[in-house]
Amino acid sequence: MKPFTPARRTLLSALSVTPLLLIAGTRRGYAASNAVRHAAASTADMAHTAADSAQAGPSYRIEIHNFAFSPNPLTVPKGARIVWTNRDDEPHTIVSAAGAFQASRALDTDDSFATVLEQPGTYAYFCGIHPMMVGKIVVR
Ligand SMILES: [Cu+2]
Repeated sequence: MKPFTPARRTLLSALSVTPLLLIAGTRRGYAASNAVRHAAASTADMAHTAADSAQAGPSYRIEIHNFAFSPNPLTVPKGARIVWTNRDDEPHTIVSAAGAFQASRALDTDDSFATVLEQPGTYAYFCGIHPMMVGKIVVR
């Protein structure tokens, strides 16, 4: 058994259908009703909206609240899909410090951005609008 299995189970159990529906609705507003109708398949569907077109593994959420990323740092298995959601009233962006993935557009309130991290390593990122906002993802 891999050492991260218990943590992954905990994180997955923390995922509820509701935020996935919210993400589907906000990311694909023009097709919101369609997204809701296909909610059961939203995880696979949303993989296609990630900057990375690779096969998505489990999804992990990072919330932006009060100008901070949480959880931070976040440890995930390789191939994990990372979904950031902005819960602030201010716009934020997600920028990889090393250019490991394409930067997000400005995220308005409740907007999300996703990317897939395939290679083990440490991924530092920050908000391009507020560079003091920094985060780290460890991919194992
Ligand atoms: Cu910001």
